Amino acid sequence: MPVSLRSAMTLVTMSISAMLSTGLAMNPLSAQVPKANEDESLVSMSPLPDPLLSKDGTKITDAAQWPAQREYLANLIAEHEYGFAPQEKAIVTWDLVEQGLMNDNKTKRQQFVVHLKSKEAAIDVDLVLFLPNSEVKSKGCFLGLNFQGNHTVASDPAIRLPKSWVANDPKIGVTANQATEAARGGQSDRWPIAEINARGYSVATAYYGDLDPDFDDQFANGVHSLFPSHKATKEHPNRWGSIAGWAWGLSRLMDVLVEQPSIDANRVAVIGHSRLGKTALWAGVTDPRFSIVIANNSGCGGAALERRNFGETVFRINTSFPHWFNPNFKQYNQNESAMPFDQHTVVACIAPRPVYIASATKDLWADPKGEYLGGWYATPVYKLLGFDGLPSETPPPADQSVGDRVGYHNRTGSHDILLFDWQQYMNFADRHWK
Ligand code: GTR
Repeated sequence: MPVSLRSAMTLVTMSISAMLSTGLAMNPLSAQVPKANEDESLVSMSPLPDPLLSKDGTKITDAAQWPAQREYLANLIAEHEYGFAPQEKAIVTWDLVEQGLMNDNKTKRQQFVVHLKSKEAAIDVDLVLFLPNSEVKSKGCFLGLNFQGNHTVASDPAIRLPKSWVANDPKIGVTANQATEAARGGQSDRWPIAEINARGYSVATAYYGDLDPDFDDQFANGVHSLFPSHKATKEHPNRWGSIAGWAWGLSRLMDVLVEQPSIDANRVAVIGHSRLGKTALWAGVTDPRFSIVIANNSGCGGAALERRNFGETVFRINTSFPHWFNPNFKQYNQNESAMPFDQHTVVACIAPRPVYIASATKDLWADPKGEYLGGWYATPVYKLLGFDGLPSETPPPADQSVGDRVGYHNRTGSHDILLFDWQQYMNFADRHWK
């Protein structure tokens, strides 16, 4: 970290209310953390590693060198940040357990139970697919995980409740880590299914806790339970954390989608908000079958450059959520300039496929400018491959969508994913899937 910034970030003891507002109360070790910087004038970023610099220090100048370079970078990122998923494959099978029409008769609903099985264990994941009722094959499909259960994305009474662990939240009727009817439809603002279907697209979603419950259990449950000998430990600090687990799960859901006659396997976008935006980016890097990648308000560990130290930092995220990344990532706490890459490298690893990054003006915790720059500094890779990325180093005004192969907007408002965001994503998909 640059000296000027470090000195500006004096160690403070956080008040309980400040800890709660940042989620840090989850970990008592985090009583002493540097104050979060949300002042642009205090940002002084150390130089970013160049994604076009190969392992031997030479700069790649030919598009033909990109696949090998991409592999090198993706391995570097897995090693130091998200962790490697196991090489061993899971057996993936599925049952279509329910289908019908939604109330408005415009959407066809299909519900699947996806079975993931290894030599050691088996888990089930509920997947719901919303298809336009009018089309034989939808124009493309958006696949994304949801935060509270499939039943929260629409008020439709037929949507199944998850059976897996849900974080307690009395506001949504969860007091015993089990989903209840109270949350049905509660996240529908984030999933404008009717509007998406009206534009000819389908939506597929699953509850992220079905894949890996979002708490620190030393990588024992969820998808990690399928491969107990591939656990991240002190001896194996490069193995998968929860984000890598959720991303791996998205690939398994993709395995199911490509078998559906209603889905065009070449037109599936992976999408996610916040921690699930970080997940969508990593799923996009690790699985080239996702033809478009969309990271909404993905922030730290997502599209935002860590070296800016703006809003949430590596230290804070590793303290609040020690299970999201692999143990190796902890060495970059307050030491971001030692990272052999930054988040623009993660974005670049999606090239040449289209990627869209979005921010919200009030979401300083996720660092809108840092998210934009994550796309901007990936742009030279797109250029090498013959495509345009983002147009300039300066982010656009609020609510304006810019960019070609790398898209970006900064929606007026707070940390969320709303109809405006989806409209930009569908415009982007219209352009790239034309
Ligand atoms: C916050 C976390 C962010 C973001 C967000 C979310 O508490 O600091 O990195 O992931 O949660 O996922 O809602």
